[in-house]
Amino acid sequence: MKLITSYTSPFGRKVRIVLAEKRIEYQIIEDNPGVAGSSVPELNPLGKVPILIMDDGRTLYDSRVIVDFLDHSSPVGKLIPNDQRQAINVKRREALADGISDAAVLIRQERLRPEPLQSREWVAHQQAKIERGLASIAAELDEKKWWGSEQFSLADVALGCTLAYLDFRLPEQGWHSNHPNLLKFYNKLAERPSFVETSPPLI
Ligand SMILES: N[C@@H](CCC(=O)N[C@@H](CS)C(=O)NCC(=O)O)C(=O)O
Repeated sequence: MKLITSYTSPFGRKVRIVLAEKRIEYQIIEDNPGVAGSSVPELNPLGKVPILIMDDGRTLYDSRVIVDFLDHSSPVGKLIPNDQRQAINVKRREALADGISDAAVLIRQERLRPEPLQSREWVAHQQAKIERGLASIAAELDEKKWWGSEQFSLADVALGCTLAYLDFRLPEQGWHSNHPNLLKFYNKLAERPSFVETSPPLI
């Protein structure tokens, strides 16, 4: 299998962590859809990474479809519970963490536009999603070890990627001081080899 992604994408990192947790071999191909000549739009009409090229040549996107496929490909390190009700709980949480990453990516893209074109209202609209999302997650997590279920799950993977991406691209956001329980959770999670191996480059 081949994974096409940028090393800084929080969604690409989620897939890489799932591959590592499940001990699935793959080849990574770095591609940035924002760069001229990228092959991403030919493989995904939405022009986004990550994209998985399966062994039979078929392509899969987006990250939620990819991780669902991967989790069902091997019984090692199951990240989505078999029970349908519990699986939906985990996936709803994954969607919430991913939605915060979506808002953070949009803020990052807005900030890359020439200053006079940037909209403060748009940034504030996205920031409000991030703040509401984090408050909701912090309340659900409370002092529990894992967010999604009794076991480490895809919800925890997605949340870890989102919190790391906020530190990476929006360090001023302030979630460390606003939500100490998220910080405690994140500090433990970040020690997992799958997280250590997939840290974004320092750029
Ligand atoms: N819902 C998608 C989101 C993917 C996404 O937004 N990827 C960003 C990189 S972090 C991207 O490729 N953006 C390029 C663009 O929007 O043109 C997923 O989970 O895979």
